[in-house]
Amino acid sequence: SNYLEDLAQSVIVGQEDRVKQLTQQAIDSGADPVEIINQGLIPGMNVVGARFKVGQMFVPEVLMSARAMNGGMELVKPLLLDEELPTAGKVVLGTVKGDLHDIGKNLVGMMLESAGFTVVNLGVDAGPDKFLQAIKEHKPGIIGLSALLTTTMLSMKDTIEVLKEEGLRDKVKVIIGGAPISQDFADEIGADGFAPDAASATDLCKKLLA
Ligand code: B1M
Repeated sequence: SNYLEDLAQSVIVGQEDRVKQLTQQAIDSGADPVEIINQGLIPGMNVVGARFKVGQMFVPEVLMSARAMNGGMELVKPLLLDEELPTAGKVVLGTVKGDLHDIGKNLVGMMLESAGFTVVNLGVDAGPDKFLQAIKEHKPGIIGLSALLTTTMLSMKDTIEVLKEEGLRDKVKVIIGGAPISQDFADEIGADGFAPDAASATDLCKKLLA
């Protein structure tokens, strides 16, 4: 129906207040919470991801859209049964050891959540041990490593080596990203994938867990 299009459109333009208002109205009039998410909020965010990828939207706008989407999600979530919560899979995300840049990594996290993934965010300066511990605790399908410095990229290799030593390498997919990262580097260190931007990271995770 029409409210779903309004909802998607409000996510696209990043109007958090409007998204909350439309979501609340939909809830009050008895709309299905799953429908609100799957046919309103997520389609809106999908458009944002696609536009960001081709350079038609920029980081600040994407952050506003993600915030708007989350505003709607917060209203709908309490109404969902656990099994209804969209779970595309679980991703443990962190910026690698020695690296404090987290804007891009957080954007990747928000996009993943918007696409229905459960995200465990380890924050910045996350060394191999931290990833190892998180894999044991959360059993994610994927770990995502972000690095913005040429000097910290090598920590990605270290993390993969530690996974091998612990016999966990075949239990989890490893994806990497960040400004200095390339597909060549991913191949070189034996990562399962590389994504140049947040929308591509979501596509990559969907592909790896399909
Ligand atoms: Co820093 N910094 N910084 N910095 N900083 C860069 C990265 C730099 C390129 C600037 C420059 O010199 N031109 C340079 C790195 C040079 C190099 O190694 N090649 C640099 C440097 C040198 C440094 C310091 C060493 C400076 C100093 O102190 N002398 C220092 C290091 C601190 C540390 O980490 N130990 C430092 C510090 C900082 C601040 C703290 C001031 C701040 C970070 C704040 C924060 O993140 N909370 C900062 C910032 C903001 C930048 C720039 C300006 C912007 C980075 C950013 O957020 N971009 C950056 C220059 C630039 O890039 N123009 C720079 C926006 C973000 C959305 O993009 O992170 O690329 P990005 O993420 C993208 C993709 O890369 C991808 O998706 C995102 C969205 O599309 N992506 C992934 C990212 N992670 C991914 C993971 C994936 C998949 C995709 O899968 C898991």
